[in-house]
Amino acid sequence: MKPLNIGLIGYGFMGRTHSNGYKRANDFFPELQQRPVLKAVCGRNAEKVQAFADQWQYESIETDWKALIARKDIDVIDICTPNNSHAEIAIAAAEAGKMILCEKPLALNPEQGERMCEAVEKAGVPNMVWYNYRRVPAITMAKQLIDEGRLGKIYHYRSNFLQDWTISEDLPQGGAALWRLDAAAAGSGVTGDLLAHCIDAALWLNGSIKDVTAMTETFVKERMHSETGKVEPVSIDDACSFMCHFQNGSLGLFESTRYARGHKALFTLEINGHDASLRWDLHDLHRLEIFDNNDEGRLRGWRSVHVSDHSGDQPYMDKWWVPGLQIGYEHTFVHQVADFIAALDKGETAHPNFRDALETQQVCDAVLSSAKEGLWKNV
Ligand code: SOE
Repeated sequence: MKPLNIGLIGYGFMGRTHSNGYKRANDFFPELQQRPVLKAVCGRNAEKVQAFADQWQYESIETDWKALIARKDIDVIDICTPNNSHAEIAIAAAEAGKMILCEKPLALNPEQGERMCEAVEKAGVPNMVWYNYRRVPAITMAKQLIDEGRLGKIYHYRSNFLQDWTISEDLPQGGAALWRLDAAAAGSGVTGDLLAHCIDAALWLNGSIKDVTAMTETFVKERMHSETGKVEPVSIDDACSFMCHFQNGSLGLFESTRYARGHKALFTLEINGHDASLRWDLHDLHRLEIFDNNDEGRLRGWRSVHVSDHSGDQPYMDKWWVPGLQIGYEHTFVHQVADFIAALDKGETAHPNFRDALETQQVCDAVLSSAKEGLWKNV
């Protein structure tokens, strides 16, 4: 078993999800030929980063990401920092010949994303972006069913990502904890944070998007900065809805907001084809609902498939417990680590790679400029 030495940069919420993925992948995917080793974690605050290293059993710490990239004993750089540092770190890591795993969204904008793609392609280093929801077994199964042609011609694709955690006007913005509310650090608000997940899944399941028309809203116009205490204009989109045409002729309808009272992380999708429809939501993530018009007429109706069986081609589930038992959000990251290593073992490309994630970035960019200009935009 070859070691695969991980250097993690950033140690917030995503640092934990990835670390958990690295620790568990080989136990549940014993066929993998490489084992992640938690070699080093990097952050600017030595005391906090040491506490994270102790908690997650990283062997060492760094307080300068350039020093981490320069280390000979690091194979993979994992970027979990705010979005405005992804490009600089990824390009430097590629130039140093490291493999790169990058948190979503890929970058602040398509120009940065393109430079990141060019850097990894020039260096020939394996790369992947953590769009983890592709690895929910029910979504992977939706992909299988679509690729088998079971839905027939696709007419409609609908997807939402709803939250409610920024409704309070007293919530501050910016700084280390609340950078998602600062466009300079995040690039955008819900578009890059939440719709990016919906778009990644849509591109994977239903192909490329041709053009979009969008609207965004910033409901709370000013907030106090979490570190300086200064009241400043809010720079992000609090909500965003868009319509689109897919290249395959189907119509898309997407909505995301952090102002849907009662919804904490409701990611939903529905696809309507000539022969069948599929629908799924994150709160009941094992369930894939299927309506198949080819079913015998008197028994036709929505089937609710609990994707947890080991029979047939149900993805991932035979790696875990006995049929019928559940897995959750954190397992999607374990699956992503396992898929990345499996691709390395076979000399294949893991997806979504930077190029795939650039397409999501381009859709986000078209959405934001459509909302700004009030026009349809080509992707
Ligand atoms: C916060 O809005 C957040 O954690 C996103 O950053 C994640 O990408 C999403 O999966 C859940 O919500």
